[in-house]
Amino acid sequence: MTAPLNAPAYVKHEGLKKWVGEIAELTQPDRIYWADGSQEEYDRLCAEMVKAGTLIKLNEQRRPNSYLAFSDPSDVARVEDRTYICSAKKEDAGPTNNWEDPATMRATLNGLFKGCMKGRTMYVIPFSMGPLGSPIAHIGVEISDSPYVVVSMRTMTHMSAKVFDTLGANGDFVPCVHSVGAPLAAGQQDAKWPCNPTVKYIVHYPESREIWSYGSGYGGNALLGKKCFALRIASNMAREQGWLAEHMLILGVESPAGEKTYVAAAFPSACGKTNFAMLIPPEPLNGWKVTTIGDDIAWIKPRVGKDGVARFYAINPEAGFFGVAPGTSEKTNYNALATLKENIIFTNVALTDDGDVWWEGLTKEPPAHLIDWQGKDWTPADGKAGKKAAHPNSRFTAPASQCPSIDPAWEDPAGVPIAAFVFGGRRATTVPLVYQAFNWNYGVYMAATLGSETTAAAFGEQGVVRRDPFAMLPFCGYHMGDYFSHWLQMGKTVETPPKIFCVNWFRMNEQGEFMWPGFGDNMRILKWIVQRCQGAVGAKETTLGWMPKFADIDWSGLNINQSDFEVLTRIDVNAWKAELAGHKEWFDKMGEKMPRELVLKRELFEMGIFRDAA
Ligand code: O2Y
Ligand code: MN
Repeated sequence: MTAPLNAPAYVKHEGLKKWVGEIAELTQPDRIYWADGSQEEYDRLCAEMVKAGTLIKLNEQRRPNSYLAFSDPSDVARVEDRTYICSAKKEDAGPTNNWEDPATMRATLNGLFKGCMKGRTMYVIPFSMGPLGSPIAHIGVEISDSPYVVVSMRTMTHMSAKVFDTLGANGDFVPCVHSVGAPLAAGQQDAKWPCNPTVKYIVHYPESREIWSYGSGYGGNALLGKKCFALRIASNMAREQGWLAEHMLILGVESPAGEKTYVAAAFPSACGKTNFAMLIPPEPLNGWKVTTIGDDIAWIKPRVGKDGVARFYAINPEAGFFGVAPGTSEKTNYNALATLKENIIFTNVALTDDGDVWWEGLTKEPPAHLIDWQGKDWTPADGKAGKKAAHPNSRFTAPASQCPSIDPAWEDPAGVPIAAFVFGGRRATTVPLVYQAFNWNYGVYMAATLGSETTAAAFGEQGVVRRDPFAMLPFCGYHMGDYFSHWLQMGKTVETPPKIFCVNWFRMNEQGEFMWPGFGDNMRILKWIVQRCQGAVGAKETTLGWMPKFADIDWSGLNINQSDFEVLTRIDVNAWKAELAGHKEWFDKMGEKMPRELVLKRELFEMGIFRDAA
């Protein structure tokens, strides 16, 4: 027998109720619960999860209203090889996505979802990506059998019963269906972290804008507002509707004169994206201030502002940070650590003897004893033997509102005007510290060829360049070639499109040492970028684009001399010949859909490099 629908009277959307009823009939939960996003509900679900062993309540004095979860060891990260874009035509998913015929995938998922919520509660989670009612925001409803997902969605999205008022009787929403894929037989004891250790599917149907996720309870696999909706489905919506859904942080830069400039920036993983979003300028530049709008995703729509000028306006569609814990410390990211004082759900970090949390890099010396992310005793001797106390992908789920650098306009429904886009990868050689594209299309070329070198920890091999165009490789919900065309097109929708910059904080010298201090000192480059947008600072023309001269950067308090700077910004023509050959290989992979404009740009670029070499 199917559980009663239990829809609250304030839910007026018959289509939504019908859909919830259909999913209940398929998945056969014991009960249906409509979440309202209240504090009372959050506290109650957390208390239930503490009882079930899913959450550990942390010491209330040290970390008020905070919890720690240890996931199943099979469920610790996004599963890219199990992530599908099931467009009607294979060529619309493109060479960078997994594809399956939608009818075949629906048959597979129907089989898996049949009865998959038996013994569990089915939660209906109403959420808005972006401030409710913002013209840039969009609504989703996630059905999930995981209370961990409910409480995490409350932090990560604008989740509230008010969403149903905004939806009314027939508003649009993105339907998201999630199950941990672990039905319970009568009387069966539940796992602390229920999931399906062997079968996982993260599936997107771009035409019908549906998301179906099975088998994982972790992060981007399960909190479907984030990568699945805000990037893979939203990138399809954005293409159709003329806007941009991007894997970008958004920050504000305030000059000593109080002038505010907003910048959106894309970095592949392991490039310090969260640190950049929450940057604290070094003391000699302390008249400058950086504020945070978002740390991961930007939704950007063209609009004529109050000043009568058409610009790109951006919102952070999320309400929280799902940040990587290891490496985060007061030294590397003071603002992130300050955000974590209370109301946090940690996942897969270590537990201290006094009921707090620890991870590698939090303090110089580890505590004498910990419970590691697998629930086992851990001592510094284990650390010396290479055993991590926290999983390398361990996370915190934190309300963005708690971040000391949060921008006063972070929830402004109108969004903030974007003056510059910044793209950065991790490159030991070849790519200079900073350069500015000559124009929009050239900037699109730079972003389309963005690459990052693998770190040993992530891939087992170091120094191999992986192309990660716009840092969107795992997140673009359609053909990358069409995505490049969309970006070229979007540059024509505003009078003066944002200026586009490339940065590389990771250039190394011949001794294999980083040449750039990074962290707060990135403010020096950000200052140049902002001043370029205002036409307030100089640059020199190079084959790659506009680059600062030594005197154009504020060096106060930093010991970098002109010759260091020249090495940091050198264009090595032989390295660029190889780089451009790599671009060709990458473009060839895109096939027919690769925009001609970018193919020609590459050829022109190559001519310039060969001319420099001559
Ligand atoms: O492993 C996960 O599920 C999270 S991945 C993630 C989380 C927050 C922000 N960005 C990412 C990412 O992979 O880009
Ligand atoms: Mn991300």
